[in-house]
Amino acid sequence: MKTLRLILGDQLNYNHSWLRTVDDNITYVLMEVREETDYTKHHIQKVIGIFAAMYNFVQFLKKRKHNVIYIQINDKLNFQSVSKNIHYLINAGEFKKFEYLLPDEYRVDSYLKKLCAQLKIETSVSDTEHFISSRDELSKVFEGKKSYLLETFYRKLRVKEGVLMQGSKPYGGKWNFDALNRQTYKGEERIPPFLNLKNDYSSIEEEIRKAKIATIGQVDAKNFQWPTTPIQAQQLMDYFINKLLPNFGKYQDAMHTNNWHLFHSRLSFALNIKLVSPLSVIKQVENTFLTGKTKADIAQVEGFIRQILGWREYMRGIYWAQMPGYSNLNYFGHQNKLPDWYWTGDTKLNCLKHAIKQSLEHAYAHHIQRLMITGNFALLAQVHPNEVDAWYLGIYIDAFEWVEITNTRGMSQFADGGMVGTKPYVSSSAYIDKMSNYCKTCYYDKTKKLGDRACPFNSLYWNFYETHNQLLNKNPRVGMMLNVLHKMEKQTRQALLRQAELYLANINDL
Ligand code: FAD
Ligand code: DLZ
Ligand code: SF4
Repeated sequence: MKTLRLILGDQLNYNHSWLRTVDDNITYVLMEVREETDYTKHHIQKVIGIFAAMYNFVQFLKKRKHNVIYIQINDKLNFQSVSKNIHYLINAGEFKKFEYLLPDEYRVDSYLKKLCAQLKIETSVSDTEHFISSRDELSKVFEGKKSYLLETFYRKLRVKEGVLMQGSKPYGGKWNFDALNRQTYKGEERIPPFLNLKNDYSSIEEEIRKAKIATIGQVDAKNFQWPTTPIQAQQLMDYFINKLLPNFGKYQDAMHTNNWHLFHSRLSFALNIKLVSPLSVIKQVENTFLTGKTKADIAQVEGFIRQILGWREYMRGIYWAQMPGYSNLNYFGHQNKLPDWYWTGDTKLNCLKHAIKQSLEHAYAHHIQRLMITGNFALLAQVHPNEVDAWYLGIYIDAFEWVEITNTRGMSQFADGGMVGTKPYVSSSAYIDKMSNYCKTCYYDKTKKLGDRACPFNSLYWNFYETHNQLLNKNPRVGMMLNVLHKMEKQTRQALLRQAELYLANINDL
């Protein structure tokens, strides 16, 4: 039967079973459309990366002799809408069947279901064959429970996939080596030179500029650094295993002004657009370790595997268990706007300046920068989760709603009241100073809570606990901090709140 198969820009699984046989009755369609470039304001590197990866995927399909239609952004015959393009192609090509792959986003899932209901031909949907757990696996594991525990889900997947297992026991006698993974980076281990993938995508950038797509951030398209083929994803993978893995866990939470990625893998974009499968990444790391081909110890290896087998699958499970309601959650009722300097990095807060400027330059910040710098500040500044989400969804190369919203609204902003995290991730300057060298060259004084140049994190931190005392006082994990607050002298407490108020009133000038 003459069939049209849609593949979206984050569904570039070269090993998908669809592609195993070449069938002249089947035509694949990939399309660059304003609907997807404009649903949020993306980083320019994200749009280039996706267009380039789609283009490369199309070349692969053509080489394998599959029929393929590629609609590009400035094509005359592009209705700039997935649905309109599909309607047009079905009529023009007399297709009798339409097939698509399960999208990762709720928005697109509903959209494609609606499209199928409108079509007068047979339709069907297939799995992307990428994730380790199914969409509803997490909700089945936690049926009837109010909160979801990462550790429970992670262990289930470890057992199911036989990853780092010795029979029924975890390798090394423990499931989780996180306690060993909290070192500060002081330059003691050399960070290997950056792997430059040397892609020249200036012509794609030109097309994007010509189409006048509004984007954020910068790019050097002649030296595009993100992987856009499975071969490049594997190069990054090899580089990670050989050069970075031995120090991955140790410095996972560290931050430094001299380096924007430290020992992180930078694999999230390749994973999220499916150039590489999570299980293959996990198995490669596990095999390297078990066959003694790496200096990395179990704490580094387990720490890395937990990010992908644990956190990544867990966040996807929460997304499908909780959407669409999740995108409206605002537990603390925060209403403030994001400071203007989140879009420029022009602030005197050195930690934020570094985290934001590097995000604009590289479309990347590592986990602890996202959580404990930009996320922490947004939560302390009581910013509406919608504003925070829009920023995270736009600025990062790896941002797709299923993994962005659960991390942002859930883990970072605690807007779900504790489904993902057991307590809000807030800190004063003490944590930031411990895990980075940002405070050393900051305009603000990390030791001061009050007065001129007092680090804003310090008063905003206590102001947060004061404001949300009622909502938090039953949470055993924050009891200690609330006790400290309650034992403070009234005058000190009031002075802190006044200082916080002053900062909040002048947030754009900080
Ligand atoms: P590594 O540190 O090398 O980790 C390896 C892999 O583990 C990552 O590539 C990623 O696939 C996975 N991983 C690690 N932590 C998480 C996590 N918390 N959730 C899901 N997967 C994880 N990740 C995204 O992929 N897209 C997002 O839009 C995104 N938004 C985030 C927003 C906030 C506020 C926070 C706190 C985290 C967010 N993360 C997001 C998770 C994490 O920060 C990134 O996956 C990671 O920084 C990507 O860099 P890396 O590939 O070098 O990761
Ligand atoms: C993010 C993105 C962008 C910027 N552009 C396109 C596009 O033009 N065509 C396309 O098929 N996909 C694009 N994507 C990825 C989609 O937004 C993604 O497939 C959905 O959000 C589902 O996860
Ligand atoms: Fe950030 Fe405060 Fe440290 Fe400055 S002093 S870098 S604002 S934590």
